[in-house]
Amino acid sequence: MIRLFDTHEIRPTKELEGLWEFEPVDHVGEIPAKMSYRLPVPGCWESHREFGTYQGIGLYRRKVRIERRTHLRLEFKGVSHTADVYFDGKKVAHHYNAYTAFEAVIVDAEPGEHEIRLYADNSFSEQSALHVENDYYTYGGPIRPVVLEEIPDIHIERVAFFPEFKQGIWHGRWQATVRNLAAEAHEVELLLGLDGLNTLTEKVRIDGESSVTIERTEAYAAVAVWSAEEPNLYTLRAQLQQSEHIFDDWIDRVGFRSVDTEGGELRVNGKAVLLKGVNRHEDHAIAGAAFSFPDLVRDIQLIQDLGCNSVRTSHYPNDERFLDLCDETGIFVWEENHARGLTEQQMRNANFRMQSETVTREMVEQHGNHPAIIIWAILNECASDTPYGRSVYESELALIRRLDYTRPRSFATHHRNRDICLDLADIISFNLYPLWYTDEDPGELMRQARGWADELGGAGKPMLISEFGADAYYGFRSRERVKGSEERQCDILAANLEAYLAADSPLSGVYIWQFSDCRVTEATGWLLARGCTRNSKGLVDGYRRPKLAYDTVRSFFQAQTIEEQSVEKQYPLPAKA
Ligand code: ADA
Repeated sequence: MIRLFDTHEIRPTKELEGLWEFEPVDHVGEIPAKMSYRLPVPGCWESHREFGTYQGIGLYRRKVRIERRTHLRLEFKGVSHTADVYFDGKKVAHHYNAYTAFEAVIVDAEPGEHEIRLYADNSFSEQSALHVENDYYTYGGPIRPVVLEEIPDIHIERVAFFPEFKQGIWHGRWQATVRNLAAEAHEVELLLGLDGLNTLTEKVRIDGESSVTIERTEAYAAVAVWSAEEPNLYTLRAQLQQSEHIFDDWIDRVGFRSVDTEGGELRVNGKAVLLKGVNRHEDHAIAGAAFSFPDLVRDIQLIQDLGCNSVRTSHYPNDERFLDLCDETGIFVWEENHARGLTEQQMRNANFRMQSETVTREMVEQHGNHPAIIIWAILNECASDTPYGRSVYESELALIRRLDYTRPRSFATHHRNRDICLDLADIISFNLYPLWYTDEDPGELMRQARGWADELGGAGKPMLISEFGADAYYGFRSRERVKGSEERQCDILAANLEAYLAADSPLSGVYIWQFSDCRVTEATGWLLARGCTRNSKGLVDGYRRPKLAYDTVRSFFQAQTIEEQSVEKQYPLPAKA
């Protein structure tokens, strides 16, 4: 499955799902004497018993057949973590970062059989500034779908839609990019429509071998608004036609909703929201980072069952199919670029700024139409306590603002009152672990954090606790409730939630660390604190088996008032019938 809807009805499109030949290789471009394996795509090689810890380059290969001379567009939704693509022996794409899509356009492919070679590299090196040894795992391979399209000379490259509510009526600002692969200029008609609502038509002239972006704003008199309670979606249909003949199309889904931080509140459609969320890694004990659609559906159903109304995509842009599920279920999304805990030295890696700004741009341009995304964020726990770090936060937050002025921006910091970038954010977010990493009282720490925010440039801005939690090894039960037991995780989460969700809390929301246990890099310095080479702060384990704390959290998130949230110290309240 590519998306939860057909992305094209006119443009021939097919997903290249299946078993591809596979062989580990020593360098990109190498053609091994034999391809000894066949691995599933999408997939990660760690799911194969021989490659569970393989860090290096893997070659995937398959043939495709086309019946007529045409231009081809190959789209890779996510290859971990560096991809090099060859088509009939010619290099057609290179991409760094596992978590954003990239394409290869092949002009004038002849009818017949063609070879695709994909080299995926998940090794760490000075070349990789974002995928580094870390408290999550960098899997290897095409972890998300691969798509093959047949495109005409003139085709739609992308369409962005920004909903705006102004002068008492909904408007949509369109940005549509059309590309011309032919040498000569052409004039076509571009139709931009939302099913059931008006369609606007534009005559577009495109010079040879170039592209053009059309910007238009259209008013929409009567729309069904997107909200958590009623996540109404509209099918966006862009089409190209010449002499009444429609020859290309591009389909997405959008929603009419507004997000702002007026009066220090996080508001959706003008109404204050309290985010009750979880942090979620794309990590599964069996599937690794290559989630099947049923895997994604199970996660969103568990997140809903917990009573969450939000998910933070810690710490990278997520799979579009998961974001589609959030759009359909009304789960708010904090989506962030790819970074976790990078020091100033790591942020001074020669490739860092280019790689980090690229993934930031790709995140906003590729995922901007998802109404569920209400916050863009960057650089989790990076060097926002240093002047150099500030220069990076400043440029990346400004880049997001240029690409999309409709959503508030944030970043999660653990620098407390040493952070020097809070003035740059629209929403202040702290990662704090009282009762796990420190013995601080959650309520006192929360009020202290509000003070830091007010003093350091966050006055009048909404504040979130973007991470808090505790490790619990699945199945480890302890009458003494020692650290690492499921019981202690219940106690720590309950104490935090009682403070953060109290009626007098200054917070606009919380994100529990974390939804599910996740694999970490073995060589990480803190390995001794990561038993089983896992971060075990999940409410469910890697197989999605709920721990005791699952019901503790559920009793808080499902409850409407603090009175209902009192939790028996011994065991969580029985799950509501
Ligand atoms: C940090 C980090 C998370 C995770 C967490 C932990 O806040 O943002 O990715 O590593 O700590 O479990 O300690």
